[in-house]
Amino acid sequence: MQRRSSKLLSALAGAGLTLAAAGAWSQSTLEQVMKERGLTQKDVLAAAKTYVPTGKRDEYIVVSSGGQSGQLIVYGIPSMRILKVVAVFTPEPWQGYGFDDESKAILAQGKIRGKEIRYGDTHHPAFSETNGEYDGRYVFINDKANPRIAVVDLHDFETKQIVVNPFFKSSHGGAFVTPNTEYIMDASQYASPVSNDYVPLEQFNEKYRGGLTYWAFDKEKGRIVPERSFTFEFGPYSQDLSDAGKGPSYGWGFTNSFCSERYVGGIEKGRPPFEAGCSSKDTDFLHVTNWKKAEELVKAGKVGKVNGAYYIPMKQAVAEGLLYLIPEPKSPHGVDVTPDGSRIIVSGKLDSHAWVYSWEKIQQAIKNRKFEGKDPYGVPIIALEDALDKSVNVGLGPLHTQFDSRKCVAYTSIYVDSMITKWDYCTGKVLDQLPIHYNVGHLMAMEGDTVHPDGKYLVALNKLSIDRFNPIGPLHPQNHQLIDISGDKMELLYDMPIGMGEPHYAAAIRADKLKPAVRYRSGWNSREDKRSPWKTRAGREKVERSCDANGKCTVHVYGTTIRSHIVPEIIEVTEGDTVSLHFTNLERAEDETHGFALYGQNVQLSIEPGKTASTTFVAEQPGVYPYYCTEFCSALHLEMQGYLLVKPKGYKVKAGEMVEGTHYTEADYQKQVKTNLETQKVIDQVVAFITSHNYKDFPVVADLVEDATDQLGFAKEARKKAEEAAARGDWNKAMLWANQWWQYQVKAADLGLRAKTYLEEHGARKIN
Ligand code: K7E
Ligand code: CUA
Repeated sequence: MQRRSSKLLSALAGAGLTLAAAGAWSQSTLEQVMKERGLTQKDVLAAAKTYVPTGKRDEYIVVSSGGQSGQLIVYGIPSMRILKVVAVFTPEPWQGYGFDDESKAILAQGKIRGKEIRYGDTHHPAFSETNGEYDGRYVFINDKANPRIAVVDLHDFETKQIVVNPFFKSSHGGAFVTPNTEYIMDASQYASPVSNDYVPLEQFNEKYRGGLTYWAFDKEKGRIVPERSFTFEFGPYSQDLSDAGKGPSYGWGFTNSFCSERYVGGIEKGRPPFEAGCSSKDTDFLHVTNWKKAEELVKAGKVGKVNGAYYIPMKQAVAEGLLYLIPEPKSPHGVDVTPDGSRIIVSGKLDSHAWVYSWEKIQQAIKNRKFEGKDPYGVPIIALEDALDKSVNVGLGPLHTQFDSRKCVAYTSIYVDSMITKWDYCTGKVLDQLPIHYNVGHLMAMEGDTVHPDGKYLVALNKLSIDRFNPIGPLHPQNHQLIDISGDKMELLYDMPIGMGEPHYAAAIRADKLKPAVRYRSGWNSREDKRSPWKTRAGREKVERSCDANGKCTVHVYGTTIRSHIVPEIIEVTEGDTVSLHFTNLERAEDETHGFALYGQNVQLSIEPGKTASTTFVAEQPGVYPYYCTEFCSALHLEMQGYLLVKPKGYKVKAGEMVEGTHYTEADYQKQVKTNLETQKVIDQVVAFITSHNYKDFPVVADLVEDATDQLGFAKEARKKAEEAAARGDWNKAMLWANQWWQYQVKAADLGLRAKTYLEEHGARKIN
């Protein structure tokens, strides 16, 4: 141990000062590199537009659907560097998601009829909005397979809530938010009985239903409020996507649909398949709903409850003027409201047109009660010519539309023709077309769903990548293609493979709108956003065992983690005990997360600075169970370990004390003390540097100094213990405590040096 001592530290001390000497620049010229790698001018320009040098940040942050992975992918633009995969519907061990008690409770909210669901098919993420602009506070995402919506808080990028739709058996038309996040829209896809009962398909038309839920959201609490949410009953059509009105169409929502044929399939019975039966009619229905008025009815107590939640039957919706239908192109996909809220764009997958509806015309038709008829459920249908502004030939298989910062400019993904079409929805002119690779689904512009899109970049979320990347077997990565849309012509910049589920939608927010935390308040249950009852402070660690009348015993361990030890390091329980481990990370320094993995118990926690995480299991089998920290948190991270000892029932403790494997002498002890005193001199120099500068003006540094001060406090305590043992002549204990004293010094020095480097790099002023 001593061998590594003062040298390591002086090396550390020097590091801050010699940074500038690093990085001898490669001798090759740009021309040489281009030639060697076969790069064109265009390639190099694209590289220059996307490259973000080390230490620099991206301009936009994207949250992307993770498809069947059930997660949310976070990456930067223009670099396309993945920053995190946020665990949402699927257990994810790095974040401890589905492994700690706190997040298990979130996943348990998503049970379907009592069954735990361990994945999701995520499709459409949506940022929370204020006045139609992203406010950087929350993200919502739907699970198509199991009709659920999750809430992710951007304060820490953690999933806080999962709600299950009380009526649907699938959901596709979510998550789309109203302009002040009053509600999150969530439409069903596959028509089903509203109850959980068996209903034969022969009763499809009468008993199967579609629907649209407006989930109420409490922005202050950051939670969906099921008690205030309401659902529209829809006909048994396959509702597709939704979008909320804004500006003049504020208060209304739009949900398209397909299979208004109400076909039920049965290919194995010799019937034509779904794909034939669901695309035989020339048009399907766009559903237009008035949520503002529906909200008033709910508040006035005029809406009844089904399955414990507000449910607006079609009959009531029609009578109150809350629901209208408009024909839309054959088998449409996607519906997008223009930023100014004046138009609604729908595309037909089997058609080559984008259909532009005029909100003004729709309103007129509703006002004049001018309908061409009713659907089989009595819902009024506004004639196409009374709603349509124009239709524009954009290419075969148009799907989704996004908007530019320039007025009237839109981009539509063209699935069959594998391209993006840029067009003008005011004049109906096609402006540009760009091939993509391959078969684009959604596309996404910067702040594209807001009332003021930023333009600049577009991402094509492609369904196939085929030959774009190195082959890695039959299952291919996904391809997100970054496109520069700042000029008149679209330019392809970058292909990003993602080896996760199929991407559907994504959303990009200006990075400077996000203000995520770097630590939690001490002892925090991050999933519930409140102080954990298991919060433990340094020196207050304890183990409590209690047994009930039947002899069932529970052990609660109130533990802590800090570089580089877990307290307690030895936990003894008895076979059959329920063991509940609670660890609070005492660190305040940025990026000092500790993990906790335990042999054979399916336990892996992520304990970020300030967080308290728990895990509960039954110690079924006697034995020895090592545990350790899973984040390489410090030089002595590998020593951050411990033992859970599960004693057999009725085991009698044999006499004897734990014996160290080493024997130290007075000389060993004195040598260590000498090292420690030298180390202290280095620390004093660093401290002198920091305190002679305006370090308090840098919150990051102030935090580091606070942590370092803590470590030096611990060092002082260890020194006291060493000196006491030395006074007793217990050189073994004296040596070990002297060593611990040095460990605390090293951690303090490490923090101090980081603070010093930060001050140097950020132009701190000398103040005395
Ligand atoms: Cu894949 Cu929006 Cu679910 Cu289109 S959806 S592609
Ligand atoms: Cu804590 Cu490694």
